[in-house]
Amino acid sequence: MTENMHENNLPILWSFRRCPYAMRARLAIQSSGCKVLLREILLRDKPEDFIKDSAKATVPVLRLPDGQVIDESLDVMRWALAQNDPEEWCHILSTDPEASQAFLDELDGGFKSALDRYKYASRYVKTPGDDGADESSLDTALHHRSIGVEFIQRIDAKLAEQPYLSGQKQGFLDFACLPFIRQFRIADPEWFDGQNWPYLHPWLQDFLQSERFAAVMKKYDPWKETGGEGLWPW
Ligand SMILES: N[C@@H](CCC(=O)N[C@@H](CS)C(=O)NCC(=O)O)C(=O)O
Repeated sequence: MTENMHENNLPILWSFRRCPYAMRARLAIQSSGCKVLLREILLRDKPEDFIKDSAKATVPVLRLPDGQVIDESLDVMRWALAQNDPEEWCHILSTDPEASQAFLDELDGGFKSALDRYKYASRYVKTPGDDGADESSLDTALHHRSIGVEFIQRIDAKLAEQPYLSGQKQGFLDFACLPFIRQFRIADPEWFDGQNWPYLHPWLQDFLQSERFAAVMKKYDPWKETGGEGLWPW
């Protein structure tokens, strides 16, 4: 079998480096040891082939060699870990399925929606009164930030009881959530780092400084420009 024939049998992962949903999919694929062909896209210039694979046109999208398409990031994680789960990420999903699902629902629901609204308005928090920002923009940002903070405080409290959200080891709940907590921090790092979350800060920083994170954040040129797709992880 030639190398090309071999690669044609691999799933294709449409991805965007900075998207937290795509990050968690790449984290799970990397942990599983599965290989995919990574196609980096730009959200402002989506390739037709990407939209053909999934009309939703959100990243990540995984197209399997049999044509099946998985276009929800949590499902991509579950698919990869169903192939192989050497770090036992899914342990928490089977030992505590209801609480796990409730956490993931809130993460992708209320927390993500507050994060988007806070992120958008956060420039007004940092420079109130500038750029024509009015009081209501500031109020909006602070309101949505406070919703996010409630969720984060509960994570901090959980991490006071056990080293990771998934238990004694990092697992599905940690990696599903860390890319979003990173984004929440980026909206105003100075403010975030000044908060009294003694368990959350080291949990996030360990992740941000890990080789695992560096590996999933490697930069690729957009597939649309180069036509190049590479074995990933290499
Ligand atoms: N529920 C989806 C959401 C994915 C999503 O919304 N991704 C964003 C990027 S972070 C996206 O592709 N947005 C489409 C766009 O901006 O055009 C999932 O979990 O995969």
